[in-house]
Amino acid sequence: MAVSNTQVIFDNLYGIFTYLAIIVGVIVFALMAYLIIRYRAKNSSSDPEDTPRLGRIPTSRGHGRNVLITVTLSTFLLAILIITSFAAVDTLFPNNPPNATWCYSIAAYNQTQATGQSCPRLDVTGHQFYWVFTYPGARSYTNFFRVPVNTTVVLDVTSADVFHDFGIIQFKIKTDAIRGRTNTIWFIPYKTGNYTIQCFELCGTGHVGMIATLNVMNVTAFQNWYGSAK
Ligand SMILES: [Cu+2]
Repeated sequence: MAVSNTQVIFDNLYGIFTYLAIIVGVIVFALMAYLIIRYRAKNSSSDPEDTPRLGRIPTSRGHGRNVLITVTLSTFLLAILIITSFAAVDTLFPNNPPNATWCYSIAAYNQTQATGQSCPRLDVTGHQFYWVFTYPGARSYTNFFRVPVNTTVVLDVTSADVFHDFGIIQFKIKTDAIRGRTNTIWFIPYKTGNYTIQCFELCGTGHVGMIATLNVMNVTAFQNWYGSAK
């Protein structure tokens, strides 16, 4: 079962690439096998008329139709891959991220789904060599953060020093963490549990240890934690 909406988006895209590759692969290899057998050299076989010969200008081979079919099919396949890729990127990294909903029912925010208000975004800052997660009101945690399940979470990712790259492995999302710049990503977690966050940009000697945890909790547990933890 999928653990987040972003995993579904990525897996669907990956599936399209894989299935198209399998279809093309089967056709190509089947055709190759057929042609190898059909046109294998026999004692009786002779070169076709249009075989190129040294010292003679090659005659037109008249295979224009094959070229047309090949180019058309390739264009068609490429168009599918390009369009589906851009559609996925557009969803994962939109200019206007969706309304965050993680804070609904938390008294401090007094926001409701009905009015469609957006919850505050969470800040993620990469440091050599740890991650800091900041909730509204400057409440921050090092190397872990928590969100409620089945809600929309929007993250503003940046860096305090060198280039890092923030990625939640199981959610199949990542984005660069760059000082002076903010990259926004969002996700909806579908399952409670712990998920591994890692830095994906070699950022120094401690890079390998730059690991954090996202704890997805059920809504009540999250509200209790958020309400009590200060
Ligand atoms: Cu790093």
